[in-house]
Amino acid sequence: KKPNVALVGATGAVGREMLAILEERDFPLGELRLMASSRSAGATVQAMGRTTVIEDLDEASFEGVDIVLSSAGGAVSKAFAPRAVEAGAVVIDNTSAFRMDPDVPLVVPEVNPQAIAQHKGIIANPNCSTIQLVCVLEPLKKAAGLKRVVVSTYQSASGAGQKGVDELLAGARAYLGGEQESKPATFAHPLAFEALPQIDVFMDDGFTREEEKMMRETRKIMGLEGVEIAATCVRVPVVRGHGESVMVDLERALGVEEVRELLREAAGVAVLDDPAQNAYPLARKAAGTDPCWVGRLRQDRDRPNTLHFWVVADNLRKGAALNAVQIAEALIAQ
Ligand code: A2P
Ligand code: 11C
Repeated sequence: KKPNVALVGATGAVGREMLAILEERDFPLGELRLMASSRSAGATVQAMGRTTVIEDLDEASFEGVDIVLSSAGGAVSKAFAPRAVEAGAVVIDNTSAFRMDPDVPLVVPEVNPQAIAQHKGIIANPNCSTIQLVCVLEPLKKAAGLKRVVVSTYQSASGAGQKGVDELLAGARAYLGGEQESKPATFAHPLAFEALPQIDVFMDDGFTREEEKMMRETRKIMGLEGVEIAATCVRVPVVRGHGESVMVDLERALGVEEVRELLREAAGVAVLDDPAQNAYPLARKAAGTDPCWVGRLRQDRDRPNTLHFWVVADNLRKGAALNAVQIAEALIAQ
């Protein structure tokens, strides 16, 4: 029997992408349920060859639902997920609500698909910036072992949802028109024509929560207890697609051509690295595509065991909706 699927947060930036990806991948779908806030309830959506009315999550029952794909914020997930699990559904949750719970697998199918089988009703989808990092680190770890990872991100406005994109575009229009920019609501400062070295709130030691998520989630997914990891997360005025500058200390040296070759073979990774043609991953090119794009591969001039590279992925697809749908597909296959 084809699974009945509910999308929670169906009207959001990630929710809409989930629907598009289910359609694109010809996902074996039984019943489709779309849920959002009372603001959207009653509206109709055309997708997967059917017309579906959006339900108010607060009033929705999960009876008969097999898989929930959820992306409506951590507080919403915390409130409804136990109810959905009780009704017999498996919740694939794209928020940070349950990621670090030891009973909840945190999964990137190219990296740790074996964790899926351990679920007790909830499977967590990692943070977007974590997913594209681990997809590239995993093949390097397998080939040469990891000692230390230092990552700096260049994250797009859509990481903060549709409201982040709207705020960036409105700010850019105001700036170009010489008008007074309205006070930012989603970001701490106006994002147009700016790079903001803050994503989410600050922790006591000066790291932000986004940086903490990247460090903790990467360890959990890859089982990197002994590996040192440090992240700096920066919001940039890009609409869609996160970039990451990564430095990795390996246990043993790998040549650049060898790394290109092994990344070309890696699942979910694509190499675009041709300096002579000015060819390297770009957010606007990566937007709408599935892989984690890697380029600018260099061996450190002073440390032969150290590599530098640049990774870009569509944060709404591989960073969120696609990874969640891949987890659902793997769950069905298991
Ligand atoms: P709605 O459109 O009805 O507000 P984004 O990440 O793009 O901001 O999208 C957030 C998603 O989460 C939207 O689908 C939004 O629905 C949904 N959402 C926000 N708050 C709630 C809530 N309290 N209950 C259910 N869905 C919610
Ligand atoms: C951003 N990475 O770019 C965040 C969005 O924990 O799922 C995703 C937050 C999360 O703002």
